[in-house]
Amino acid sequence: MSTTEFAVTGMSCGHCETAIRSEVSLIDGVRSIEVSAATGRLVITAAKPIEDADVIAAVDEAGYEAVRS
Ligand SMILES: [Cu+2]
Repeated sequence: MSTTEFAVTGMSCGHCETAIRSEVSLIDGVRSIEVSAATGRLVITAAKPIEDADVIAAVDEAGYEAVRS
């Protein structure tokens, strides 16, 4: 398992979390997603290493900005 953590800007509520969760869940290999509007953290656990760029693109697709942290 591989865990990567991102800081996400722009989230304000549970709908934001849901939007990010649904986009990030489409990345191949992703097993679990923790995302919090309160802390701005996104923690992804995957069965194999995933590309930061894929996560950043997924979060962008949801309408937010992620930076690896
Ligand atoms: Cu929201």
